[in-house]
Amino acid sequence: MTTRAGFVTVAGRPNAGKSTLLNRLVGQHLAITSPKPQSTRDRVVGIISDDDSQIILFDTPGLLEPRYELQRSMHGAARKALEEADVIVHLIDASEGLQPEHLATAVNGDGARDFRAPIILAFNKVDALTPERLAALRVEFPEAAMISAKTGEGVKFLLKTVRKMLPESPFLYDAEDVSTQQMRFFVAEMIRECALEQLDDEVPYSVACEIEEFRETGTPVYIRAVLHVERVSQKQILIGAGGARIKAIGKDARRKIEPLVGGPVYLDLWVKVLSNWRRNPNSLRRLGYDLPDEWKS
Ligand SMILES: Nc1nc2c(ncn2[C@@H]2O[C@H](COP(=O)(O)OP(=O)(O)OP(=O)(O)O)[C@@H](O)[C@H]2O)c(=O)[nH]1
Ligand SMILES: [Mg+2]
Repeated sequence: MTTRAGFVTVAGRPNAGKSTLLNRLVGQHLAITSPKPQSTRDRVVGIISDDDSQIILFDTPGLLEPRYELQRSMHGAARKALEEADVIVHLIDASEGLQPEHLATAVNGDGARDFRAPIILAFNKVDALTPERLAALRVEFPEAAMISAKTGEGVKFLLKTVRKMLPESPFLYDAEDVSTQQMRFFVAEMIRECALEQLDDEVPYSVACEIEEFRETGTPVYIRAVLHVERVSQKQILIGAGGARIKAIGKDARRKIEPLVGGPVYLDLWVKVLSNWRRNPNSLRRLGYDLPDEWKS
């Protein structure tokens, strides 16, 4: 039997619904989703296998003009995933009503080189459109997929289109694998997601999660994690009056981590200040964010 397998990168502006789409396709809550933009900071990998095809799906950080080191790292991660792709899904928030800009320009700026992979245009959030607006969009972009990552509408069709475009290849991973990334990564992301949900303004953007210890041998599984913030004032906000906020975040996070780990978890959660980590290459590296080559000194 001929099988197909390859790398599929979902890219687009912040908040387009890329992570929601990955979760929908994998059928599991793997990637952070949030109404707050720039929630994804690194490539997130999901694997979707059926009898004769395997998609290694890359969810990427939203594309924007980077202004500081963390955003450069995010931008670099998106660009790398686009360069490695066999198929690219350019996801657009249909309710924004924007003309889709050229993806290569969004990534590389003016005079940008193109990507080798074919690009599928997909408008997301069609559940939030009026029927008239959707009909107009279909006329304007007859080739584009119209989907809702939230309700699942159109997603199967998109998946079918993508599968047909994959190169002939044996499976690259076990058919049972859901991701190539380690449990530690997803645990840190779930904790960060809970922090994102419970914080406002600039604070969520200053939060990074580091897993210091992950001991799976006993029951419950022991996880010691640190939420890093950039300033003392943010640490106070994150801890909350009498520790109320950090307790609430820990409780929520444990609820999200236990299904991932497959059993009870003891989450030992700390808050520390790592001054201006978003602008410091060494801090970024320590937190697992890679800077693109041209920014490395
Ligand atoms: N109504 C509607 N909302 C959606 C849909 N897909 C995603 N959303 C919402 O849009 C917001 C952003 O979704 P994400 O999946 O986090 O978007 P993203 O593209 O990964 O965003 P970044 O990682 O920040 O670039 C969340 O509040 C989602 O619930 C959809 O199909 N319909
Ligand atoms: Mg995302």
